[in-house]
Amino acid sequence: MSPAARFDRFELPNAVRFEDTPGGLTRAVISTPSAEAQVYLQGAHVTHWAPRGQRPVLFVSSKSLFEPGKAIRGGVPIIFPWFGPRADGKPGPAHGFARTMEWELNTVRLRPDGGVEITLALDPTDGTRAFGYSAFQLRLRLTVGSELQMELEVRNDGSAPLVFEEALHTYLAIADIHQARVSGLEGTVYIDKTGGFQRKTLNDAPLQIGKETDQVHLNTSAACVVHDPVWNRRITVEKSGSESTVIWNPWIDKAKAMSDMAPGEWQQMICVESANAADNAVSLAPGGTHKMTATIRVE
Ligand code: TA6
Repeated sequence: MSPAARFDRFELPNAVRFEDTPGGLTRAVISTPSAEAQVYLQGAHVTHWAPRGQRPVLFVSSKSLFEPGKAIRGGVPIIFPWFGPRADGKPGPAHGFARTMEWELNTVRLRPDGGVEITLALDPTDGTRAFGYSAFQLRLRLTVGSELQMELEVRNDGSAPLVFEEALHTYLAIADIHQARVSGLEGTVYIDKTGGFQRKTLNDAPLQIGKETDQVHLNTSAACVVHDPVWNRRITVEKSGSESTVIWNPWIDKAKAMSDMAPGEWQQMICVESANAADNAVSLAPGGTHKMTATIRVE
């Protein structure tokens, strides 16, 4: 039996099928009257979403790896339970373990409005226990339709508070970084990771990217809008349960050093990440659940 055949019972005729990809991963291919999408079981990773008549909204590098245990460069990596390198020199992969682990498929459902809802879960494994995470459950509920809705739920099954960072590390596809603008973060305080982690305050103008940008905007739950004048569209990322927004573009030199990014591709992406990171790390009481959502729309 092929790996994808394990999911036959979840298939929905003309709407959801499962397939194996050449690198050895399995993905759901989703088609609804209003959009199409792809989701990998590894990392519960959405790599494609396009409303009908639109170009893809998510950027994925043409050099991305699609291999077991390797992070995918693009789409929406799920970052948990730490953001960036693990703190205090403790061992563990960058951005946590959730994005490179195989998630369980829980449910696939056709909604009355024609959209498709998929729920995936990640429970503790020997791998997560090795990093000290043995009593949590992660659940991602995705709704694919004219909007892409993502809800990441964390449950603390332990007897002590669970402290974690998280992000829906969304790579948005744009025509040209030099011409794009991001509004919604005006006046917020951010940690500038390209400038020695200094704290700065964004001015009142929409953000224009003209150099390597890697900043964690704190204490903001505002929606962000990416203005793309070349493709004549606006991408809105609306969120809840998220107090940080991360903006990232590697620019020329960092991109060159990345083996999973093709030359020039850095100009066609911007990450607008709904997150809880740094000061906004979550401390979840025993038995508690925390939900973070992000909804993407194109106009
Ligand atoms: O969200 C921005 C960031 O944390 C950057 O610092 C940058 O390194 C990026 O994520 C990608 O990280 P990755 O581990 O996927 O190479």
